[in-house]
Amino acid sequence: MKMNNRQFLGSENEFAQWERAKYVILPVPYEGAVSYGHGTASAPDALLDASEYLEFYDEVLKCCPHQVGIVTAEPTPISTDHARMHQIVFEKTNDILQHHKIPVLVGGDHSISSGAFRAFYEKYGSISCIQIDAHGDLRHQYEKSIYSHASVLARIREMTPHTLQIGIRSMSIEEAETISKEQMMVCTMHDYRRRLFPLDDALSKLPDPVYLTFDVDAMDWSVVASTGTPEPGGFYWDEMMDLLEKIFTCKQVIGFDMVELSTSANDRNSPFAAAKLLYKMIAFSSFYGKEFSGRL
Ligand SMILES: [Mn+2]
Repeated sequence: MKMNNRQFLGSENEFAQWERAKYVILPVPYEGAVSYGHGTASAPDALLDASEYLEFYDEVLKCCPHQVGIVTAEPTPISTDHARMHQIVFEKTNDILQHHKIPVLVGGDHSISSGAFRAFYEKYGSISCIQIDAHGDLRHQYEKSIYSHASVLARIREMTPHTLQIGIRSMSIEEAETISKEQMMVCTMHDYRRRLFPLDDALSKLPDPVYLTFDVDAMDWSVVASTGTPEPGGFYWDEMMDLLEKIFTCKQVIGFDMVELSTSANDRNSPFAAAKLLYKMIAFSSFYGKEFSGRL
């Protein structure tokens, strides 16, 4: 795989060396299936730019997570054909897994996650999915495409029945019926805030290993405003830190992605918050997930 000429955390990150890296960030600048807001194609570059201003040191974990080795691969090719794009993301994710490194995808719209998940599914056989998102993404198809961002969990559920959705605050009646009929584990934002959902139970029931797909529209607009399909009433920064720490502590997370960041000329905060979120996820993964590296 080719390295990107722009690296996560900037050119001063001396640990961004392919041979020793544990994590490979894979930019997927694809917005072929976005329906409302545009700008997700430029999001990986905006996130990489913003990441240059992050501190290497993590004052909560009291360590320098970048020392584990984080390299950024060159962006995937882009196809306007949705099925072809799914295949491209699958192949590139698979490449990283073949090198025994942990893929971290940066979108791009949410449709990329099913191609990534398929690579993990083919490697591990049985794998669960945690989706942090404002939306259910359970439509069989949307705007005539089965590879739409609004169908991504429907595609993933064709590979595993073990899914947990957190932060949902927008769904169609058909999606609600699917959730009920298939007895899916869904923690709506409403239930999360009021502690009406048994999250600890759900996490312990979910079999390891786990792929985590993170849609930035789960976040409140005070944290991430620029996103493809915004919904009010999301997670605050500290809430999300607690949730991510819980997930990475109690589950074996073997790969993850961050999708649906968008860009806007007036908003520097969203790419920076997304870059910091991604670094925190890598930090939690390497800090709490050490025992898992042997299985990759
Ligand atoms: Mn979403």
